[in-house]
Amino acid sequence: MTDQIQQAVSNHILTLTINRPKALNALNTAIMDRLQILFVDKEIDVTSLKGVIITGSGEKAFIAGADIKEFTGLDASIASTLSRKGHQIFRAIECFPIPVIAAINGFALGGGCELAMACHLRIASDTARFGLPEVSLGLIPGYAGTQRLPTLVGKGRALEMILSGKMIDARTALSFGLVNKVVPQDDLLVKATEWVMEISGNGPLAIQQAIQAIDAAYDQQIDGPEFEMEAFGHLTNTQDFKEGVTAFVEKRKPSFEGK
Ligand code: DAK
Repeated sequence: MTDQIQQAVSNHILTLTINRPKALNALNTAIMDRLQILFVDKEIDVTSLKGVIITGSGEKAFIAGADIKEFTGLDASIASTLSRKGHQIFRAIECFPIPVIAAINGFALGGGCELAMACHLRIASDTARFGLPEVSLGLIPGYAGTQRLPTLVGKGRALEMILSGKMIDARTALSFGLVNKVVPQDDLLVKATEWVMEISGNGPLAIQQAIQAIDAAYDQQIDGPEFEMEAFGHLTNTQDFKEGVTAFVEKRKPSFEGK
């Protein structure tokens, strides 16, 4: 069987392509298991990477949801266990120490939209469409869609999208704040790559701490301002900070080593 998640590294960027185009890249058990190994079990070695791009195979879909054909025979106990597993995987993506960008090349529905929302940043092709249609199946989002969507688009729009189950186009998603950028389909991966490269010109330890500090603002278990103050202090002890300041004074580009 061909890999249902293709992995390729170029320019120190790992691209993960969900590869089930005939099923519009729907998330089946094998794909979820693989994502778990990559992100939860930390198979991805971040030391040599600048970022991760997640995209879908083909031109039609990013991910058209969880694999509906695997739903038959689900009972409450199995469903809760699977939901917990999905939460854990998507949370690991959200907390990943290097930028993870969703390059959304088509339908991002249900679990696909939820995966995109777990990524740090979202760039969409102008053909992309977004929706959380779970209610049309008699369900609610099960991979934290009810939790992440309001943080991105606000409670009112989250209710509108989830209660209607309707799709929105890329421009609307941009105006809602669901995606950061919209680009022509043909440019999607080039633009996503350029974005990672641009970010990676900054201090890697600062990037890592910024991801965590922003996340702390939404985590009720963490004192966000306290986290920021500690992280800020910690970063002033790094070689990267000294290099950043020295490079500014010397009017040159900094060369960060992540130390
Ligand atoms: N699962 C399985 N197969 C799918 C699929 C999906 N989500 N989406 C599409 N496909 C398959 C179709 O069945 C079809 O396969 P064949 O019939 O050719 O074998 C093939 O992909 C092409 O799809 P269409 O022929 O339908 O293509 P169209 O252009 O006509 O329509 C579409 C495109 C995206 C509008 C349509 O395919 C569609 O409505 N797809 C379903 C979208 C959807 O409702 N997705 C599920 C959202 S709910 C859970 C946790 C999370 C979730 C559930 C449980 N637990 C923890 C238990 C999440 C749920 C969701 O994601």
